[in-house]
Amino acid sequence: MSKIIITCAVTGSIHTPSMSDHLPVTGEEIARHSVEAAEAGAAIIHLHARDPESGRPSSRAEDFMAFLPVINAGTDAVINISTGGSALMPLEERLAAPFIVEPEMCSLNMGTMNFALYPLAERITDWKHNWEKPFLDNSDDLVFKNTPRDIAYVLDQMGRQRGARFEFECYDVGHLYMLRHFVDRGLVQKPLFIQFVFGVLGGIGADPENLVHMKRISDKLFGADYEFSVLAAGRHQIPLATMAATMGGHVRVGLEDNLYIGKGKLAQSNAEQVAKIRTIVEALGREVASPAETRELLSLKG
Ligand code: KMH
Ligand code: ZN
Repeated sequence: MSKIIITCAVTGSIHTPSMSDHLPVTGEEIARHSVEAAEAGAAIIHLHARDPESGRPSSRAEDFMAFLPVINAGTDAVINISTGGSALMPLEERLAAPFIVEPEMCSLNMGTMNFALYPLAERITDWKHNWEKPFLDNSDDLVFKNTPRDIAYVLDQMGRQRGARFEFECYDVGHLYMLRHFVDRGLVQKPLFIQFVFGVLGGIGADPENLVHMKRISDKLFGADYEFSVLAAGRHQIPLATMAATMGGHVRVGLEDNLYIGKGKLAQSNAEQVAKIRTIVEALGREVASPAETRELLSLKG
């Protein structure tokens, strides 16, 4: 088995500041959490930006530039910028910063889907920020739009023209077939780095059988040309990541996907989740990949 790549998704666009005082929002906080996560063992840092005042998801390049130089100065971890942004943003807005920043890696969401937030938001008890409740109510009607045309556009703009490699976010089995379609069209470079996403309402559920099935179908569609990683929303994060580690996969943790470190206990930092999964995967006999080893395994531009 290859060494295991830990990705840390530091803040995302779903959780809101009133859900946890530890969610990084300002440039300084996102940078500090990212460097600490890398020191704890994360080789890839998956990043969204936020408006530093409101905590809302931001697509402004200046909000990314408030943390990217600091992260680059503090670690050689691979920078992975989201092209998913927020499901509320149109594609042009989601791509505004990635076009300017030209990251080594970016996410690419492999299908249009419902994106209801209940699994992630289940523990909200108050509504301190008045933008949150309408946002969550709207999640009953939220469509995360990633049509084949959108996907082809991101592959061309970020991949062919800017040299980025992708974290292919697959929220269901159908997304694997969509990825295979783009392989067949010759628009995707190998090796593929596929992120299986479990537990978003609208995508596949966080059941162990589903991970086995996603892996089995990926083996059939991509043979030896892919690496898989697992992220699961909320309380499923560590159990499914642990299962991925036993199956030869890679893992993703971070406050984007789960605010907790244990039942009823908020994580104090992203690094705390990285340290937890690192302890588990090393106890399982897997070695953690460095950023250099990750670049080699995934053929990144460096
Ligand atoms: N928020 C996750 C469920 C992206 O940034 O492109 C998936 C994600 C999407 O990370
Ligand atoms: Zn993300």
